[in-house]
Amino acid sequence: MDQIYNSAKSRYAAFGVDTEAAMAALKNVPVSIHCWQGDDITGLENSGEALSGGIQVTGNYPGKARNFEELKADFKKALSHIPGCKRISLHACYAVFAEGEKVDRDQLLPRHFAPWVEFAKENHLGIDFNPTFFSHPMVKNNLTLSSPDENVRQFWIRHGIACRRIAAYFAKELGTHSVCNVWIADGYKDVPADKLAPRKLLRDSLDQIFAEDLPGVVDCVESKVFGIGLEAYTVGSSEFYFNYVATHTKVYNLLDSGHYYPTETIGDKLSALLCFRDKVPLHVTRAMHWDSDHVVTLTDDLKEIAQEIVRCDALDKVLVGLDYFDGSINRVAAWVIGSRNMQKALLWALLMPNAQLRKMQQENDYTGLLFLHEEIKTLPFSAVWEEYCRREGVAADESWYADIKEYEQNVQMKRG
Ligand code: RNT
Ligand code: ZN
Repeated sequence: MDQIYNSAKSRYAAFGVDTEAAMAALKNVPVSIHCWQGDDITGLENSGEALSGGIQVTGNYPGKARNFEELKADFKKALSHIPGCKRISLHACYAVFAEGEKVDRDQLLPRHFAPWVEFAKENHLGIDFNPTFFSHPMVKNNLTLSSPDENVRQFWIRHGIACRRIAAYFAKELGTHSVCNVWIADGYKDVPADKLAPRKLLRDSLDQIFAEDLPGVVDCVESKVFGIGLEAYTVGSSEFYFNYVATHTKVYNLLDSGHYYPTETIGDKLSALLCFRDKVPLHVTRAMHWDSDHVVTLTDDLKEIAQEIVRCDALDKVLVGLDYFDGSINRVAAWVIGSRNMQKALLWALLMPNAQLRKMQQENDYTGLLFLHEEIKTLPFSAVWEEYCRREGVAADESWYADIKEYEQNVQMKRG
């Protein structure tokens, strides 16, 4: 094994790449893993509400987590096969209520998330947070923060405010920031007559939500092109939020890799945002034809995102979070595959001879640039990846899958 790694190490060294430095850097890059892959965004409210908001989880693979205990157990199993520094991303619909107690989303308090804080402490995780503006009876006519019904709008403003306070509680308890991300599905199925009024209402709602100064909270807003059933108009469009964050500099623009036009890549947007902001939060997903949220695979798109993070020297500025959900395969395996792929892409990017490539660009050596970009594609990446996993104490090869299959057999399939 050592021999394989050592030979890879010298191959990379010939290109001026230090594999030890790459692994040391990767070890400290947190990846926030979304809790909702574990149960198809069902949440713990037991409200009986179907998933709404223009997003869809398809598939009926058996064994999905049905409660907090099962979700935690599955998540821990996934974590045991993921190298590197990890965080967990929660949604507000994952509040854990004590026996007999249940409050509506506008009344949520930090204590409803205390069991998650305990879990995070046990597993050395930071927590990121997402208010849940969907799958709820107060979503009226597909509108929340942009609703002309003041009763509806105020309910969701209260929810946003409550969630920011919960994020502040996570930050305080865990001693690390908490990303608090506002994504709303508000929109119209067919062409509306007035596109301005909903956006003005949304701007006002956000101003109310973000009014309170809360240390440790990284507030962000997430745009989208369209949702299923909301094809004609999305209130929270990219232009809307780009302008919102430009004029509200405490709020950040979260880029979801499934939320742009098909030829747009978020990798290309990172340097543009980093010119102006000290943080760029991400939702990494894989869109297939539309925002289908397939499990993240090691695609060129993913590599481009990682490459830009590294090349912009932004490993501590881009806050990497995952956001995908597939109900047609083993959900624990889905967590592991997507998270390992994110880590692989980051390592891939860290193993590029970026200084040399930059120099070639500056010297207008475009032939050299193309040559080198292609040459490095076949360097012995897997040897470094395996060495990294070994050092992190997780399976270096495909053997983790057997453990998941065993877990599926012994735990998940027994859930009925
Ligand atoms: C939906 C957004 C949003 C959700 C999660 C569950 O298109 O990407 O971030 O996926 O909040
Ligand atoms: Zn997202």
